[in-house]
Amino acid sequence: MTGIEKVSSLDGFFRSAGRAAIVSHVRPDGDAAGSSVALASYLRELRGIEASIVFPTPPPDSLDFITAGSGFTAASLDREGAERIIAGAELLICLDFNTLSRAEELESALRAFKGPRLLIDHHVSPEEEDFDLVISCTEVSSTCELLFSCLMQMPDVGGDAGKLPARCAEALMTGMTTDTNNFANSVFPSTLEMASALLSAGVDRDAIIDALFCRERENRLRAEGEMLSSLMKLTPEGAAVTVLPNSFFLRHGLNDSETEGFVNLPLAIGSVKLSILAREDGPLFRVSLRSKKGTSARLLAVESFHGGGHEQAAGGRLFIPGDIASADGAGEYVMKAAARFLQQQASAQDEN
Ligand SMILES: [Mn+2]
Repeated sequence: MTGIEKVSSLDGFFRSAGRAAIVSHVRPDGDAAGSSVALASYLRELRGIEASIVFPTPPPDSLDFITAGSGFTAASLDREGAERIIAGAELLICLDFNTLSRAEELESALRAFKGPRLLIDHHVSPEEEDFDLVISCTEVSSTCELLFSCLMQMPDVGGDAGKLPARCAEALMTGMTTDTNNFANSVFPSTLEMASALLSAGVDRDAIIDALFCRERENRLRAEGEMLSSLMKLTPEGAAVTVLPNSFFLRHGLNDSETEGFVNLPLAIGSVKLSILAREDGPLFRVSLRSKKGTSARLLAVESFHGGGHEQAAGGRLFIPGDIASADGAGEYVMKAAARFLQQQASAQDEN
C-alpha cells in the first residue's frame, strides 16, 4: 500500500529530527486527532523525538479520551504558542488533510516553515508541491490506517503491532473507527487486517466504542429527533436536505461538534441517494455531504459548495452574501443545487 522507498524516507526524516510538530486540520475529527496522537506517542516513546501536536481549533470534548495528556496546542486559543511550536520544530508532519489551506489560520505559519514538510493523508489530489514527502493513498479507510501501515514498516516495529505504544494503538483504532462510521463505509481488506492486529495487540475496542458512541447527552438525541421529524426535507430526485440555523443550536443547548453524524442519518431511507446538511456558522454555512455508492458527494461539493473531499463524504461552504443573500436562502440554494445535480446524473446515466 505504501511504497518501501517512501517509508524508508519517512524513517530517514524521523532519524534526523529532534523536535517535530504534528499538525492536522481545522475542527479535528476522530481521524485527525487519532492520527496526531498516535504519531506523537510513537515518536516520543520509540524515537525519543520531542513531538508536539498543533490543531487550528481544538478537538471536541468527546475525543478527550484520546487527546487527554497529549499536550496539544489549539491555535484558536493560543495562536502565538502554536506558531512558536511550528517555527521551533525541525520537522513538520501534516496529517489527514491534502492542502495547507485546510489548516486555516495556521496556513501562513506552515508555509513559512523552513524545514522538511511531510504529508500523510487519504484525500484525493494532495498539493504535492507544498511537501518534501507525500504519503497519500485513497484506498484506505483513514489516515490512521495509512499511518498504521507506515509505522508497521518502521524498523523498530517490524510488523509487530504489539510494539506500538498502547496509546498509539488505541488512537489508531479510534480514528479508523470514526472515519469508517464504525465499519460501515470505506472498509478495505487492509482495514480489517489493521483492526485484527490492533485487537491482538490488546486494544480495548469495547472501551473505544463506549467512549465514542455511548456518552451522548440527552439533548443531543432530542435534537436529532427534531432534525429528522421537521428539519430534514426530501427532494423527488433522492436528496435529503437539512439546514440547521443558529437558533437550533441555541434551542437545544448544543455545541458545534454535537451535530457530527447527523448528516449520515437520512441515508437510512431507501430512496435517498445523497444527504446534505448545512449549518449556520457566523457569516457562512458549513456544508457536509454524504452519498451512497453511484453518487458523488465530492463532485457536488466541488460544483456548488467551494469544497471537496472523498467520493462518498465531502464538505464545503456557502457564503453570505456571495452565494445567498441571507441565511434564509440556504435551504432553497441547497435544494436547487442537489436537485440539479441528481437530474444531471440521471440524464447522464440514461445516455449511457
Ligand atoms: Mn480522515
